[in-house]
Amino acid sequence: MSYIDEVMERVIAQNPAQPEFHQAVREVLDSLRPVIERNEEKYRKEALLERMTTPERAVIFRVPWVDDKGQVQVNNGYRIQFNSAIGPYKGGLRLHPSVNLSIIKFLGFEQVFKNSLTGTPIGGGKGGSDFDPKGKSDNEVMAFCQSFMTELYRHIGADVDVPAGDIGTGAREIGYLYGQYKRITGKYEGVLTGKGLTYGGSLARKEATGYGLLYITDELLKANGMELKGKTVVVSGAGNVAIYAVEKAQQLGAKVVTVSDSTGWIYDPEGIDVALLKDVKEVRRARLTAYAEARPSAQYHEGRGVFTVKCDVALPCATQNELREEDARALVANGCIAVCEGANMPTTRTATDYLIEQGVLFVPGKAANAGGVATSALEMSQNSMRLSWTFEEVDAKLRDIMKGIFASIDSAAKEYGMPGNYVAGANIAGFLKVANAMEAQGIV
Ligand code: NDP
Ligand code: 2IT
Repeated sequence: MSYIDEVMERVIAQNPAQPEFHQAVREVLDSLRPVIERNEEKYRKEALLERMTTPERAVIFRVPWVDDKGQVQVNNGYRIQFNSAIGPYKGGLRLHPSVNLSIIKFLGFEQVFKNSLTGTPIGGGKGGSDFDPKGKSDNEVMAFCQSFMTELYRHIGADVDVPAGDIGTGAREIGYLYGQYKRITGKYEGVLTGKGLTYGGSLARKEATGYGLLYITDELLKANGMELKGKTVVVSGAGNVAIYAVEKAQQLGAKVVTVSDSTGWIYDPEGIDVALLKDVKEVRRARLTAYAEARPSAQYHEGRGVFTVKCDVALPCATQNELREEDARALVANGCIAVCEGANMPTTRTATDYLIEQGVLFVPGKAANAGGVATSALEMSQNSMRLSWTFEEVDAKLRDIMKGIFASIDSAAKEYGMPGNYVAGANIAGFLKVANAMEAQGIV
């Protein structure tokens, strides 16, 4: 059996009932075949892939808190410190009722390669909880965040592990988490990113994932002789990534006609009104029905459906496995030319394979959404220097980083004989840097 197949079997046997983690590992290992085959005996002897697929540390903890009625609630807390070969662990905290060990491990594993691709010195980690901030009062969110940090603080630090936002964790949650860390440790340090601008946050971090997604989409189209201007774009999600993806797509001259949330989706043939979307989602924390009520051109539909709308470019920006085989078929039938993943692993494996087979340009999340974590690394640099850069400086660095990522995944795909296969290119380029650092540091 090949070394890769042996490792995949081991991952499944040792991590039962973790389908998302298996999915993420399988996709990376499948892409690495040409790299591993060149050095199979060496990597097998070093157990490099066994080490890479095993987190350095996984912390699971109880998070008790008291709700507004005086009832004690208990959630599960997680922090997976996956790989620190190239820098301190770095990655978001997801707060969503679906959170479990499999989901946090898949996200932590992906983060290792994503962070490597950014070219900044950060290792990979992820955390979160099955706590659902939706429908909770600010007081309840604060109670949860304080309890979560009361356990987490002992495992993190500005040079150890630096968490950030993800689904359900935005500026409000980061603020409460930061306040509690500072209170317990007495340290004012860059231990979290995505902080508010008055207490160490970076300009352009809020916008970075969505903007970065559009910068790389623009590079992708240019490299293939096209441009974003005039294109029709569908976006799924209506959160942090989706909102700023819509904003930048429009700034670059595209028309975005959809957004979605967990209950329904909007088709707005006039183009999404981003100011209204921000008001509905960032200020009022309301459903998309509120968008449709305020906008005569918008149609609201219950359930899923974004990918059935005719488009040139599709940007899935909500959650894992939201773009399925039937969606991929609809996109191809409607003439879609490019899919770039704003979310982490939003496209199922069969859908990804189908899109690539059909010649749709496809950039995987670990490259396409890396602008968020890259700008988090810029926030860490500013905190360490005790300086703040302007919006324009950070945005220019973000744009350069996204250009660099596209160049490196494009050239890795070419070097290994798969030109245009950016899934392979991203996995290979991300892997090589981490593998090299792990080998240099010995058996740890
Ligand atoms: P938000 O919580 O801000 O927004 C998430 C959006 O997706 C919401 O519109 C939400 O709808 C929808 N959504 C979430 N879960 C589901 C679900 N199970 N089914 C249907 N819709 C769902 O999160 P972000 O925008 O920050 O994150 C979106 C994706 O991008 C995630 O995959 C995340 O890991 C990834 N990402 C985020 C980065 C960041 O900087 N924030 C960086 C890189 C990747 P509703 O409001 O109804 O729940
Ligand atoms: O998936 C991701 O890259 C994020 N949620 C952002 C992580 C970060 O540390 O900014």
